[in-house]
Amino acid sequence: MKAILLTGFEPFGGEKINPSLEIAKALDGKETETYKINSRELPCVFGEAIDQLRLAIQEVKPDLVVCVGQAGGRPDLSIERVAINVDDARIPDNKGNQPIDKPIIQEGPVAYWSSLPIKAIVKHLRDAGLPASVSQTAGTYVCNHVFYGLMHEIRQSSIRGGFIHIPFLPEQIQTRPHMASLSLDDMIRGIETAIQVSVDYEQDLLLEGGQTH
Ligand code: PCA
Repeated sequence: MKAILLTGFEPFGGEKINPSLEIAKALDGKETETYKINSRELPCVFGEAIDQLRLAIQEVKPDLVVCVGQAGGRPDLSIERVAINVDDARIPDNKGNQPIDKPIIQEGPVAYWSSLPIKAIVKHLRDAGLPASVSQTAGTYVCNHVFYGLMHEIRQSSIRGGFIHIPFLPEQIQTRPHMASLSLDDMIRGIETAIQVSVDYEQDLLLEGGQTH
């Protein structure tokens, strides 16, 4: 039985809801034959978000950590490949911090790879009828910050982890209908699938070029 830490973020950027938090709440406590999920909410605040993630890792002692965040405007479930060592905020966070071109960890490496089976996840999400792709950047805001902090924290452990960005919910695009959205049910199904695949595949799949972009 694998212990899974699943995180979602509080709303930010003027939104009233953050789908990542709704998913985390919906899946908190879920247990199957192979895993059990413990969910936590993270603040959309540089620094504090990593501090709380670190505490959650100490409490839950997970085998696997899946952090989820909203990427409004993206059309699909984006499985992030890489976290980079920079904060460069387009808008202030929920406490008014707006770091520009600052390293997340002073002496840290430029980047960390996700240790989730990103291509296997995309394949299974698509097989389940959900839109998904591998993403080559998690941005430079609080999500990338948490993703980098996570991978730095677990770098010398057997814990695996990664980050998934999700689109807006339908209710978030009522005044901007040109933007993509996905229903909460589909997002929940997607994150459950991603967790199951991560538990099942210790090694990623080698897929033909272009299949997951
Ligand atoms: N998305 C933001 C931070 C919190 C969230 O849900 C991001 O993509 O950085």
